[in-house]
Amino acid sequence: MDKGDGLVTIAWEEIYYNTQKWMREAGEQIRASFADTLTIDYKLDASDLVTNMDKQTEQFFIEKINETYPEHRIMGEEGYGDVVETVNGTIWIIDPIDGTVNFVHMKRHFAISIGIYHEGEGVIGMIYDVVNDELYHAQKGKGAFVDDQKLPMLEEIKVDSAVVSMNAAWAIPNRLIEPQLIPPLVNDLRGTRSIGSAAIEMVYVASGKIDGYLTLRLSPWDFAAGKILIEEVGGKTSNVNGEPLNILEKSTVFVAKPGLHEQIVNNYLKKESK
Ligand code: 2AM
Ligand code: CA
Repeated sequence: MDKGDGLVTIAWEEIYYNTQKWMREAGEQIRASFADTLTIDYKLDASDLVTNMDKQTEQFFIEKINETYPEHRIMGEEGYGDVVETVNGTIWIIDPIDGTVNFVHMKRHFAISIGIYHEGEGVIGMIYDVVNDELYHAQKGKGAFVDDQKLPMLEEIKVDSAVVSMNAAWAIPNRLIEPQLIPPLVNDLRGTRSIGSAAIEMVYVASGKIDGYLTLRLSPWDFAAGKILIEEVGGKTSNVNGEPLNILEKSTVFVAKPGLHEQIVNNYLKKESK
């Protein structure tokens, strides 16, 4: 919006409103698609699925954004957006269906995830749990909400009373973390869970349903929105070495309540911790 003095201000409130509206519309289309037959393709292998609804939903957002905010850039998992290699300007980072395996197998526990970044800073984070019709939304500095309910700030917690979400694949020998690091953590936690959608796991951290989430391979669209939501309620986000997440790169990701995050990174996850 040009105020006439040559300075351009960005209408964040309008963007926030539109994003919520478009997410609910897209969610409605996904729920309606349950009655139809899905077209399922493999990307890299049989665990890497993409459906017609992933593609259709990403295209829906790209059309809306290009029409309304033609100067913004879009990074989408299915590749219909722009090639984004710098953080300049306003960038929408979109996962049209996060948790596609859950979508295909269970028709639940998947989400639409949208993070909006400006000059590299997270401004708006939204994650829509489509089947439960719960929209988690946050604007930096203005608090995080689920629908119209404000999420409280997260409180510190110790490892032995914490429930942390992680995939069993990370507790067996793998290429991404020293294999001896994870079993002592699993042993010391109150419990582990695995939901299968990074976006849902991140809003469960933001809303205090679980205390942390550890994963060793996420793409920017898997964590862009969740990072903003979690930080807005005082949670901590980083890679497994405690370093800041880079919004342009694949990464290990560890998010958790304050205090718990530092304890787990320093005592369990950092290479030099053992
Ligand atoms: P997706 O469903 O959008 O692919 C658990 O599988 C979580 O990790 C999901 O959020 C999934 O996102 C993501 N994920 C699965 N395989 C991945 C990969 N190879 N790289 C990055 N993220 C992946
Ligand atoms: Ca996806």
